[in-house]
Amino acid sequence: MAKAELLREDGIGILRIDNPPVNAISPELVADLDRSLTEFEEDAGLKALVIECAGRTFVAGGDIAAFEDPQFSAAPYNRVLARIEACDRPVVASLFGTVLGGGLELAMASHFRIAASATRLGLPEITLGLIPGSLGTQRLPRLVGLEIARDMISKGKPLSAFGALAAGLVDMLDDEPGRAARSKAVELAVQGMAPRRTRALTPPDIDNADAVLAGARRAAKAKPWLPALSAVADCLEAAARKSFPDGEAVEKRAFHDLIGTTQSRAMRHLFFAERAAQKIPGLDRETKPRPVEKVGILGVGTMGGGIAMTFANAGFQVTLVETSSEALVRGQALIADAYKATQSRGLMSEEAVMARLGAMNGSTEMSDLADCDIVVEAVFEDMELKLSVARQLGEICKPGAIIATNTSTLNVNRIAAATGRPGDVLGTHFFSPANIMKLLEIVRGADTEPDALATVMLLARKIRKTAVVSGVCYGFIGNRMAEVYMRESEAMQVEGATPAQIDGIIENPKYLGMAMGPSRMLDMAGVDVGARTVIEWIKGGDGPQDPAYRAMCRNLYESGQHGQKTGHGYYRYEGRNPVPSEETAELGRHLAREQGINRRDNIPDEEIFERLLFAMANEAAFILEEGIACRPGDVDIVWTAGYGFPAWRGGPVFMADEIGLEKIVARLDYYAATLGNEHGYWTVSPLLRRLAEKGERLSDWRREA
Ligand code: T1G
Ligand code: NAD
Repeated sequence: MAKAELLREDGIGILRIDNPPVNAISPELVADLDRSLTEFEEDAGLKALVIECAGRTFVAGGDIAAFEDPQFSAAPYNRVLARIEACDRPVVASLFGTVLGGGLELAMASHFRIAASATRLGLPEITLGLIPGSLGTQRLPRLVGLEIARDMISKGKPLSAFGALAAGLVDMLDDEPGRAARSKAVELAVQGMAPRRTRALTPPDIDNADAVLAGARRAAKAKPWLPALSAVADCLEAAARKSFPDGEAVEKRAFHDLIGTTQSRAMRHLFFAERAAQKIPGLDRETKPRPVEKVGILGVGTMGGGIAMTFANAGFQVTLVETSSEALVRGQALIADAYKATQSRGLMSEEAVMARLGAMNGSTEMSDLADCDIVVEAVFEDMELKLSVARQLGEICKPGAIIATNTSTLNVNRIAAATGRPGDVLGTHFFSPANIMKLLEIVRGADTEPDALATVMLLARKIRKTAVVSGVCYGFIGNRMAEVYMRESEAMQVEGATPAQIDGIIENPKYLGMAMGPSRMLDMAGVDVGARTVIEWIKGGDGPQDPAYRAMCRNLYESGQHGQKTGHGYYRYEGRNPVPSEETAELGRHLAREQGINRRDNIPDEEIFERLLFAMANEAAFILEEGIACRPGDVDIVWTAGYGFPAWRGGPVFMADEIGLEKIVARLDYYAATLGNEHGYWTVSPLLRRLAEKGERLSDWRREA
């Protein structure tokens, strides 16, 4: 079936695009557009042209999958756009849905743009490590000005239809854009005015070019690891200073150079990985979800409060239950303060804050959770406590209600069994702060019913979370890998490295570029929370038997150094500013003496980097082999959406492949030989070794059906 065709209606041409699911610009569509346009050009009887799309959205961009082809070129599509712009009869674009990337570039090549009021318009290529490649960097500034264009292209955020109208990006709003476009096309044809070609325009704020371009250069300088940002500055410079064809050449070269970069390949990998994560093996996509209107939160502490806000923000009624009215009031105050902070930053109106607080009611009676459709339990990370409240919830919750636990590490199957209705139970592992962090790790229990899982997958979309399904094991996908990451960070602190040295390497874009290194991360989340999970794990009997295992955080916890919340953790805090702690350094020296470890004055930066990342990659391979994660990309989504792993690195699995599995396996073997492997910390996953031997990538590994 043709992906585009020319229809004829009342003397005007209708160029109708139909390429589900989002009318992405694929090479086949470009060929059909080219043919249909020729048909229009050769039919002088048609007075004008309307460009419109079938389906749920106008063109949402170039087909990102097509960029993987080394022969990919935007030139054929750009020629089609040039012919549309050059057309001597009016061309009107009928816009709705998400008009993004190549879709907006098609609209800007048209002479007149009409959008439905719910349309969103943007050039999100930067989120793929790219720049617009179909003259978006040249046409957009000519319509909206250099400043708005700079912000739209360098941030990738779409404009609303009203914002686009105000900016001059669209000419008219109408909720029947197809009908309006047809009558506007006739009107323009009758008027016989020369088409308004975007390339002929001058950016309306050209006098302010120096300031705008300086801003673009500063942004590029601040993030040297994102080459797309300096390409944005180059293209805007060309749009301000050069002719359209010369600007076109600048964009063409920059786009071509970016498409092969590791950064762009990594971010494109994540685009598809995020969508693939929604497809759960063994879960029929037609599984009917259970109805959810009322949500219950048990335990309104750090996590319970954020989770309650997440559901209230999505329009759900929320019942909060705590042990005592003091604890309830404390939890509700946490929530109100968080909303006030959001309001004071102008990100939410007072009405909206009041509406969300109004959607929450508090209680100290678990029985008030009886009519909830889902209850999320976020009480202390203590198995006995979790089992006790699980038993109660199993009795209290109505038939068909879902019981979700926010445990970070504990055995979800044991908690499920304690409810007496394991089919209704799963883990919903939110990340702190729960109302901000995108990731939701959904832990599928051995007996979790498919419709319970389908319900929570759908809920995740409604509360705007990126969901990844994990099997049951200690720490699931994310925290299990974080465990080896923290283990090595702490081991090196005993061997002589400082928290600042280790965090510095991990935060350094030259090595990795994490938002926060391991010690700063746990100081923020709470050393007590981290230590309690390790202690609970060892207590449970299936944890590490190594007496030295994460002795740093267990000792910090016992000495009250709980991190930022107590002003002292791995670092001492002056306000929110971490400074080196002599107590922590002395603890490292003391543990080295106790464990008979020879401290090294200077642990090489490369070793610090390798011991953290390579241990994680190895653990990821074990996680995949055991079927805890459905596919390699899921691991990358967990770390980029939940732990601040930089998207331009693609995630720990993608990055490991870029480094090369052969090197990683060789270094793991080296550390086993030099550091000792008594506890199996450096035992290489059979999957990783097999792939390294075959020269294959872990990202491409798929579990046999
Ligand atoms: N290319 C290929 N496939 C795409 C796609 C695209 N641009 N956009 C979506 N899909 C697939 C997606 O993989 C999924 O497939 C299905 O469509 C539904 O998507 C030349 C260079 C449009 C807001 O970056 O932001 O233009 O999983 O689940 O939540 O200058 O998709 O069902 O098999 O995300 O409703 C610029 C990317 C490209 C927009 C819809 N455009 N897409 O969200 O559905 S670069 C983008 C989105 C470019 C030019 C340059 C979202 C959406 P499957 P979905 P959704
Ligand atoms: P927290 O100490 O801040 O809050 C726990 C709350 O549970 C307290 O307010 C306490 O009063 C309440 N509570 C205890 N027993 C209760 C009971 N029987 N009934 C009702 N309320 C009860 O802890 P938190 O950091 O919010 O952690 C909660 C859960 O979330 C834990 O399982 C933890 O592992 C998990 N988690 C924590 C983080 C994090 O970064 N803090 C991240 C993800 C998951």
